[in-house]
Amino acid sequence: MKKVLTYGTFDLLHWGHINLLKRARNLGDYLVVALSTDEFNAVKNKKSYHSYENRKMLLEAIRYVDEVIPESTWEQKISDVIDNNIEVFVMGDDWEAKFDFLKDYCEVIYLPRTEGISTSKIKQDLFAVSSQ
Ligand code: C2G
Repeated sequence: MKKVLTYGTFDLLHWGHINLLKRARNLGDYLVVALSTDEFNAVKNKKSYHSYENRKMLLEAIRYVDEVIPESTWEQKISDVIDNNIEVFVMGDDWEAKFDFLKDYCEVIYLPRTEGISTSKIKQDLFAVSSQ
C-alpha cells in the first residue's frame, strides 16, 4: 500500500484544500494528513477559526483522507515519514523546496496551489461584506 503524507491547518475548509487532498490521494493508495494543532498554529502565527477537533472531523469526512494525525512541531516530519511508512510527501508549491530534506526518506512532490481561493481571502471577503 503506497502511503502519502501531507501537512496543513485546513481552516475554513475550501475547494483549494480539496483539490490538494484529491491530487495527493491520487499519488498513492492511502493519504495521511498531519493537521496543525491549535498550539502549533500559534507557532505558525496562525489563528484558526475552527478548533483542531473540528478541523480533524471535517478532514475525516473527506473521501480522499484516510487518516488524520496531529502536527505539533516543525521537527516531526522525518519521524512521521518513517513511523507511518510514507512513500510520498506532498505539499502545495507555496512550500516549494522547503521540505527537500525529506528526499532522503521518501519522494517529495510540490503541487501547484489552486488560484483564487485561500482561507485569508475568505476572511477578507467576509469582513469587507460585513463592513458595508
Ligand atoms: N493549498 C492549495 N491551494 C490553496 C490553498 C491551500 O493547494 N488555494 C494547499 C497548501 O499549499 C497546503 C495545503 O493546501 O499544501 C494546506 O494549506 P494550509 O492549511 O494553509 O497549510 P499551511 O498553513 O501552509 O501548513 O508543516 C507544514 C505546514 O503545517 C503547512
